[in-house]
Amino acid sequence: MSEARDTSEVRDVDVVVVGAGIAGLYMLHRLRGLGFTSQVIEAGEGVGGTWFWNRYPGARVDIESTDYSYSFSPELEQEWEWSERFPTQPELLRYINHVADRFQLRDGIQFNTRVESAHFDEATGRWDVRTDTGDRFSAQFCVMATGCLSDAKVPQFPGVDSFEGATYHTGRWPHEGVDFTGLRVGIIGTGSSGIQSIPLIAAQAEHLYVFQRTPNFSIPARNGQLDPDYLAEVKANYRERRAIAKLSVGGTNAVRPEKKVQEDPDEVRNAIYEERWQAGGLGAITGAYNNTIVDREANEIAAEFVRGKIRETVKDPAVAELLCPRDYPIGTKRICLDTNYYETFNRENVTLVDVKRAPIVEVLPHGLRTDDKGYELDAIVYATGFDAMTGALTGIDIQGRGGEKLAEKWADGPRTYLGIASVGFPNLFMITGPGSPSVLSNMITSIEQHVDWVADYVTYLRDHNLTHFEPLPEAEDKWVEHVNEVAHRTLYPTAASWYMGANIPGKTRVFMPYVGGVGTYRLLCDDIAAKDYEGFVLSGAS
Ligand code: FAD
Ligand code: N01
Repeated sequence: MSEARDTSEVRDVDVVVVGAGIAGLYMLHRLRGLGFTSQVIEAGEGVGGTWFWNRYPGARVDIESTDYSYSFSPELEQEWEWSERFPTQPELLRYINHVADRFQLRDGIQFNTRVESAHFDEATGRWDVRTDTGDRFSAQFCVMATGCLSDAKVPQFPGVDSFEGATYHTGRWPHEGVDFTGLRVGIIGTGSSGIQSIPLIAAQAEHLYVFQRTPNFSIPARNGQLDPDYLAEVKANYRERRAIAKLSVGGTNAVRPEKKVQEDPDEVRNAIYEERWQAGGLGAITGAYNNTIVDREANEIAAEFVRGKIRETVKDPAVAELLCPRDYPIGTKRICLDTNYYETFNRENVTLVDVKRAPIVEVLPHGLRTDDKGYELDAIVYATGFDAMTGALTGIDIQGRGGEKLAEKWADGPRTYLGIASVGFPNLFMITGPGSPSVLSNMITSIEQHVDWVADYVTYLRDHNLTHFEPLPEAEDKWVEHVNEVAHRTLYPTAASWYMGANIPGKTRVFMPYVGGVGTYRLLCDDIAAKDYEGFVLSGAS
């Protein structure tokens, strides 16, 4: 972090963009192309966001690379060669750095700088943005590209700071890597980050203790090198593929199932599940039929297939049983993709500890203690996730009209219109904010859709000699109600997931993303724009 300097200089720009991940970079590119002056501010020392921070062993994407990539530049699509079906974090970071260089974006970004506050000044009608380096910006528009999974959280166990060994969070991993050879390691958390890193840490550590509160459903990735012929075919058909992804439910080229789980007899269904299990991938089981996420009985059939696989793989029946998720329907927490996760529990040097039954009560200088036992550890890995969707936004002191604080407005759950804007906060955009498909989708598809929509919006305002926008309270109320209503048609809200805010003690439980699907949502946003931004109040010089 840079040293704070006291500067009275205020830099004027049309748009301040906070964050230089996939969203912030594309926003900068679009704004420059449209002739807006802008400044991107990034807390990290490099571009990449998620892929800059999450460098833990095994970190990979769970959407196929040919879908999880920018679509805005056909030249970029053609020149970039993905090596694997699910590339590693270093490859993803290389790709994002390539984009930053290719489109000459670096000089538009101020690194090592955290935005601490953004206040809407009603006298000037502009955002006053201040940073931890003492810099100040005055902007007509503010775009929060701060990420849905960027606010890493370590649970505040008693004694958490007393540990004398090394401590890591998967979302803040050291750039130089970590060597666990010869160490007794404890990992807390069995979400996607834990499940990806556990097999690799186990292969290195003297002993690995996995502290599991809730088991997760994990599907084999079956990752591998991409066949050059397949890649050539994808490249030849990129425009069609992108068009499909943009109007799909999840923002990818996955084929939509036509049947319900109950429509196939057991043996046919099991054969289909088996074939898909062997092929691997995020939607292998939940994407086989179309009612898995809305019908409890259908869901239980899919869940039981995965539990059967866990029992087949894990030799100790008691450990297998502990690894079988039972508290929530499959797919209502983000499915995990793994390589040898369940197999890892057959290793002599791995112990699964049930911290649901006996919770962690304190961290000690040389380990930790659960309700029934102490564990001596040399290193602790927190794979404990993020204050998802709202944490990065409410972590900034954002104040709108009348000094209203966003964090206070959202105390009982986030309220937005379209997941893009919020009443009381004029000229403030959120990329993939709560109330948009966001984390339920291939996020690059959703990021591009939001960025393009924002770019069109600010151009429209400029072209119509308008200066300000703000959602109407009734439009926001209706949208919040719609997001909630659609969510409750599914099984999603029945799980204590981070989608619900359930992983953060004290956070209000509201289902935050929009389950209506990427395509439906895009058409709705386009329609709103075509109707001169219906649901917004527009004002300005004219
Ligand atoms: P981010 O990449 O989170 O970038 C936000 C940036 O804003 C960060 O660099 C942060 O430092 C910066 N920032 C935040 N607050 C401030 C502040 N106050 N001041 C200055 N800078 C700030 N999505 C998928 O679709 N498929 C996947 O397979 C997938 N895998 C993932 C794996 C991991 C380990 C994680 C954590 C997430 C994954 N995601 C995945 C979601 C992923 O976050 C998105 O795909 C995407 O990278 C988000 O890009 P972004 O630019 O919106 O946000
Ligand atoms: O975080 P998580 P994550 N005591 O919140 C446990 C994306 N992602 O970083 O379930 C004990 O999912 C917590 O337990 P519980 C993806 O969208 C993708 O793994 O709350 N345990 C849980 O097991 C993903 O969903 C990839 O009971 C505690 C774990 O910590 C999202 O990022 C890879 C605890 C946290 O799991 C977040 O994933 C990585 C406590 N006090 C991430 N507090 C891909 O594969 C928390 N836990 C692409």
